[in-house]
Amino acid sequence: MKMKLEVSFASLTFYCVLLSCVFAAWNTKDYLKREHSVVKPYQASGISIPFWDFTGSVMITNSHIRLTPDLQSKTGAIWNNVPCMVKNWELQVHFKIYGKGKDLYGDGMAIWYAKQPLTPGTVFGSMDYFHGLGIFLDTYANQNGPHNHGHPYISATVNNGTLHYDHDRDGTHTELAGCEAKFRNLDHDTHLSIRYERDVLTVSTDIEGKNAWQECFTVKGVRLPTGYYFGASATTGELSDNHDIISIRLYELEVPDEKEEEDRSKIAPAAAFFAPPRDHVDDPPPPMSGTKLFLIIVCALLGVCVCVIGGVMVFQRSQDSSRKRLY
Ligand SMILES: [Ca+2]
Repeated sequence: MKMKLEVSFASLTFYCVLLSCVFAAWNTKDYLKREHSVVKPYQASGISIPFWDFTGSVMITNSHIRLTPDLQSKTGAIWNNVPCMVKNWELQVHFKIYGKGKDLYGDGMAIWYAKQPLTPGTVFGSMDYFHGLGIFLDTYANQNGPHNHGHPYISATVNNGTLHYDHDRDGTHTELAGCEAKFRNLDHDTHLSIRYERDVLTVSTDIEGKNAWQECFTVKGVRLPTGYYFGASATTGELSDNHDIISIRLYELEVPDEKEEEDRSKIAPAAAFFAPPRDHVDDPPPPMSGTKLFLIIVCALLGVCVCVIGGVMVFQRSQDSSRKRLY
């Protein structure tokens, strides 16, 4: 009797789990929006990707969309060409950033929800003074010296066209929030989630190969208009990396009881909270390199030689002229 009870309890548990799984599947009201997504296989029609434009050094293969190769001075971007009319959404980006550099690499990648697509510029390959949201995956620490976060670093900026992204300060004066994230040169898959739901922006990562989201930061009071475009861009300078996009998926979030009927098409991007900027501390002057020291010594010796030779010549001439006067 006891055994039978145990069996029935076990089967009950099993059915409960099964039922919850079914309900979980049924309850998924988040819809993948094909027109804002890009997944493998990419080249559905010839060399173009439906709904997406690309510019710069972009290379499309069967396995990834490479924004930049691991070479100096490259810039590439892909932009969705369908404006997003969804109010509440989650963008999931499967990406890979890697390269030969062990200690020096850069510069990073940006994920965009912005007004002006396909406009090259100085912010990870896209325009400065942008309108919208930029999520920056910054791999190179421009702001060296003592500072309170390391790299790689993920941060968010909401811009109404008036803010300048200051690379020398890694954008610290304009960031809403950020977190350190070691997403570079990993053997397993790396994912980023940008969730925008009821004016709350949440950025999460799945970079530890655990197949689970880990929150990077959450910011309330973020207002973004509809009708902007999703994009991704990356750039290299003196330092480089491969910046690859494997997939971008946009899900429309079903938000129950949304009474708000505000027309979101005309609002300006705005954020209620900004992170306090880090104080900039100038780097100590770098120690003199061996080559530089050697060149300075050589120059000094040459200078001394020139002076000595010049002095000797002047002395001889004065001797000669004094002799002439004697005759
Ligand atoms: Ca940087």
